Amino acid sequence: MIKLPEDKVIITVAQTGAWPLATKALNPNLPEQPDEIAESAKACYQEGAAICHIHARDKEGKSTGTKEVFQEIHDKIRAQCNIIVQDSTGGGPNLTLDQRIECILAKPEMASLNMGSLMRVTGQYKGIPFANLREDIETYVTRMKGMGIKPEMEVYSHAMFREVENLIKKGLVEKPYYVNLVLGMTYQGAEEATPKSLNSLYEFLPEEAIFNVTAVGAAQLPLTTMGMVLGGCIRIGMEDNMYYRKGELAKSNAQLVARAVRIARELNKEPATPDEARKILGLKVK
Ligand code: KMH
Ligand code: ZN
Repeated sequence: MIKLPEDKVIITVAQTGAWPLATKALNPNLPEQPDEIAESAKACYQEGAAICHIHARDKEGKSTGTKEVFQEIHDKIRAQCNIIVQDSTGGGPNLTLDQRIECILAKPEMASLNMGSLMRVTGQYKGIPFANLREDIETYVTRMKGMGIKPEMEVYSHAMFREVENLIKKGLVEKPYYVNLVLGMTYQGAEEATPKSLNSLYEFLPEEAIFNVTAVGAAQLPLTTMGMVLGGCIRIGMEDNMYYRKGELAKSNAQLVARAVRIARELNKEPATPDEARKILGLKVK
């Protein structure tokens, strides 16, 4: 695996997340509509985020994959700052596979690529799979490749490395590979957010992969700190964690970015600017 330069960390902010897991009812400060997402992205960029992971919502607040809404979000973000735009193709449980991939027509620089299927084990979608079969993954990545969009490969468990290997073997992803280790999606029956799980997933990373650490819930703070120590990128934000600390809701995504940057600086690391991140990840520098 490739470590980041010792004095750098690439910070992604995942601001919104999927309905019904992340809602204003759970935290009224959650940005959902394009203006809110863009304004919040600018504040996160100013605090040190280099990448913005985007989920879009319709006017009622439910997940949508429509090109128009993603385009509006991209345009509004790009009018205000240089942050890298990364769309979610995980979408939300109310979306079909075709609806989830539609967002890439709005031409993000990056997009998430979920590396296997999970079963929703609690909540209103209990028993409905989050389906990402090998053929679906290959279709998604082929479309991304054709448009010059860099995939962030979402790995939620050890088994998903088989899909990473499959894409590498078939030449469907380009170096440096970018793998997001996602811990704590226990709602979907995935790997727990513990240091042991992170260490173990880390051991399975392919050569020539840059890695990112995402941890859901209270584990976001300790495991992203561990991710920095291990030489990885980190993702923070309300998609994965609504709280600043126990019993205290986050006031904004920027508040979570600011804390991550303070911790990075204590570890002698500076947040990579979007252009520095583009160079490291092999994206076109603007
Ligand atoms: N909800 C995250 C834990 C995606 O959007 O495609 C995983 C995620 C995947 O962000
Ligand atoms: Zn997401």
